[in-house]
Amino acid sequence: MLYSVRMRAAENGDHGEGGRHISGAESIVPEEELGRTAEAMINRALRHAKGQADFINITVEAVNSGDIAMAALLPVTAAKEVSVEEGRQAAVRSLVQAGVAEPAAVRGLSLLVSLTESMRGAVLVCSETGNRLDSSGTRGIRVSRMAAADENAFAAALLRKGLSGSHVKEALILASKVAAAPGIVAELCWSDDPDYTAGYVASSVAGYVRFPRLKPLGLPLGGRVFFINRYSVLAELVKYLEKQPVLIEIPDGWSGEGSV
Ligand code: WAQ
Ligand code: MG
Repeated sequence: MLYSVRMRAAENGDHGEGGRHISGAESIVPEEELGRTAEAMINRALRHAKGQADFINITVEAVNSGDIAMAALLPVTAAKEVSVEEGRQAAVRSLVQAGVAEPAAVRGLSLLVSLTESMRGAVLVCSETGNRLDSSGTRGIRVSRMAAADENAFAAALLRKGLSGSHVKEALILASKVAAAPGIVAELCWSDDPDYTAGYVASSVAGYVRFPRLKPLGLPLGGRVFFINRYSVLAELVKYLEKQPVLIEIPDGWSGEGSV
């Protein structure tokens, strides 16, 4: 039996009661790894660069193996733009290459730039207009129930390409689930961790493109924008993102370029 394990942590109380989001994590593990997984998530919430969590919620839920879908790990490339300004311009170009209309890409980017508080989840916008489509307010849509199909093989494959660290690992798993979603055109993301400036644009067309700096060092503001096509059924998409258990497999010949 496999279990979905989810953690969310906040400072100054629960998220729903005004607490500030500190950290979240997702995994799908067998029973014998539940204790270790929960412990690692608690430690991470307690020692986070964004602050000291005083509220930590861990949810453990059995997953029926028949309900699990598989998706492929996205190929990784590294962009060369090193400044925040150039990086953001190049990120817009990547979004356009993935099929997002340029004005929508620019609006999506400015949504993230203008955040005054980090959200816990992602914003869904129309890939043609850039209009926001979800009604999750300042919470955002949280992608859940995803993990590497084989955690050790995944870590080893990344390491062979010079990729390591929890940020890139978790982002790749999330982005691979999202890119496989019905109706997703592309995703734009950068971290809300003050000491982590890298971000990415991901899509099934162009893979996962890493940018070394999409925000200034020290800024505790980040987020995610999912660009969705106008034919997608919002309720189905949100259900897939939040509820569908997905394990990410490494395709034969997977290509990764680590250095940013
Ligand atoms: N579902 C939807 N949105 C999420 C989720 C989720 N499960 N987790 C985080 N977010 C949103 C939320 O708004 C956060 O404030 C924001 O994303 C950033 O989350 O290649 O670490 O976990 O080196 O800080 C990208 C670059 C790292 C990795 C992203 O995001 C690389 C990162 P963080
Ligand atoms: Mg973070």
